[in-house]
Amino acid sequence: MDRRNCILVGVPVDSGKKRKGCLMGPDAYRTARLAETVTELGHSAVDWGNVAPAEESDTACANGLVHSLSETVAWAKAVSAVAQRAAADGFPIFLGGDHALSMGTVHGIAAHALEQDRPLFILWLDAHTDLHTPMTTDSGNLHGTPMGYISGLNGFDAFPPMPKAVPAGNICMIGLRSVDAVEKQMLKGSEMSAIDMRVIDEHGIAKPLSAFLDKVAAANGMLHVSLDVDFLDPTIAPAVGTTVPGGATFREAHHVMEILHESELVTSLDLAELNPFLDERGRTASLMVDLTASLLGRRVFDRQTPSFF
Ligand code: HAR
Ligand code: MN
Ligand code: MN
Ligand code: MN
Repeated sequence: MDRRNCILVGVPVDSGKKRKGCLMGPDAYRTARLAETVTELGHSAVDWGNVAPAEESDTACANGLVHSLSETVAWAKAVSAVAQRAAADGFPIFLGGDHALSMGTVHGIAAHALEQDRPLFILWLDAHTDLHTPMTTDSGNLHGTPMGYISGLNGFDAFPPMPKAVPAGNICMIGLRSVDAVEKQMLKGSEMSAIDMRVIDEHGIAKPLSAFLDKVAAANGMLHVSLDVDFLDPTIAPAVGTTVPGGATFREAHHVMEILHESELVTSLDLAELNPFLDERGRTASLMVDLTASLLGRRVFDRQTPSFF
């Protein structure tokens, strides 16, 4: 098994929506023994502590519903710089923080990928597509926009331009079950792979994931995984502000992580949207740590996909 130099980066972004609490996420993961778990699996782990936002500058947005824009831009700038350094040093694990954090992490990772002259792929595990722009959002919550930003949509003038937009064909979203009308419109004719729960019901979660991983491998790509807590069913992961019923089960989620481990393709990871204020005795934080462990090689037997015999 490949030994990773894991770099834990706390990203307590809480500006992407109105309900507060994601700022406590990084410390909840530390309390749930993320570093120790990673180390017990034979990897190294260093904790770089929490990122602090850059200085805010004036921003304006024609859509008056958008809130906390300057703050979110300030986070994106600071997080990007750290993400780029962490990607050059090892395997970054970003401890969120709401999903607006991905504007920073993917920006930095994209800069690193460009430097390495390797294509960047994104696996987005989420109930939502987060494909809005500041112009299309009707909630004004910027955690609903990171996918719009990283895929290069217009309307993000307040943010630093992406070093290179991630091509639609390099993006796969799995777990979808809450997609706004405008987002559906944007997906029409797009090459983004959008795997909703119906596809998973019909075909299982492994097949669409493996098809995407084949593309990543064929292109010698870097793969950034962004795991939103609400990918998971709320009965097993209650600590998120935007629960949507019918999410990934415990086994489906672990299966995804086990396949990702075996692929050896993942180069960075976001843990997004955990709101510890809504948790029950730390169970969601602990589940997210366990999923990270599966991604990093925890399994029952030391072997690849088992046969029946
Ligand atoms: N589409 C809705 C909106 O724009 C909900 C977005 C919710 N996003 C997250 N992260 N919780 O996935 O407000
Ligand atoms: Mn999300
Ligand atoms: Mn979500
Ligand atoms: Mn909406």
